[in-house]
Amino acid sequence: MKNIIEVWGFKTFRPFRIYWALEEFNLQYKSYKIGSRTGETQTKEYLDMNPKGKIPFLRHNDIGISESVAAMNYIATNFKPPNDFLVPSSAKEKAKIDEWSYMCAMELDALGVYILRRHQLEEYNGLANLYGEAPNACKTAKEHINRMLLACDRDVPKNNWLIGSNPSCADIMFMSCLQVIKLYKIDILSDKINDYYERAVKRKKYRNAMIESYGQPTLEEYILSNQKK
Ligand SMILES: N[C@@H](CCC(=O)N[C@@H](CS)C(=O)NCC(=O)O)C(=O)O
Repeated sequence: MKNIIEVWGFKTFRPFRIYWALEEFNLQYKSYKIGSRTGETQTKEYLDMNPKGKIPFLRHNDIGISESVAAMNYIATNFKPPNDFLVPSSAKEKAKIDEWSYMCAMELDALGVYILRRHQLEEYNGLANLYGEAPNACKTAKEHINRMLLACDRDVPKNNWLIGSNPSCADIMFMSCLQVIKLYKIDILSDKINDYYERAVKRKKYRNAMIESYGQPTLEEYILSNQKK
């Protein structure tokens, strides 16, 4: 199975980052729709590949990558970029994309939604049953998300993608986080960011990646489809 790109994981915002990058680069891939905490990430076969026992995981030839941002960047730096996706060509551009990516991974993901995921009650899509209820940590995580989003407001363009007229990995990261922030029903208090989100969800390749990750072209349709079940 040489040359084939394989991705493990679905139904969350982190595998989505990899699927969106693969869609932008028009690459063929094989996806394994396994979920976290279903037991599927704890089999010997999976743990041999990814000892973290988490999703997502990407494999291509002799490399296996167990971090979503690293896997997204691997795609962006190892394959021929299409004309309508921005791959940085200067140190400045790269630094700006990195700045967005690290902000998303640290401030919005790790210090924001992941705190909510671990410490909210199950009825709010949390895992307090496993990691302990921590209302104050959840309250401050929500405040932190909003503080960071308001700080981003200045740099979110009125009409463009984050770094110009084409999307880049900065948009993949930011959109993946906005998506899960919405899933946790946190009001985004910036009109500019809400407008940006509405523009971005229209992109065909975003929608393809959503279908691959969530079975629906938008988060809103995914939420509706779950309510009907
Ligand atoms: N920093 C990692 C986080 C991966 C992660 O936490 N994945 C979640 C699902 S999106 C998971 O597998 N959780 C199961 C666990 O923590 O055991 C990444 O961005 O890839």
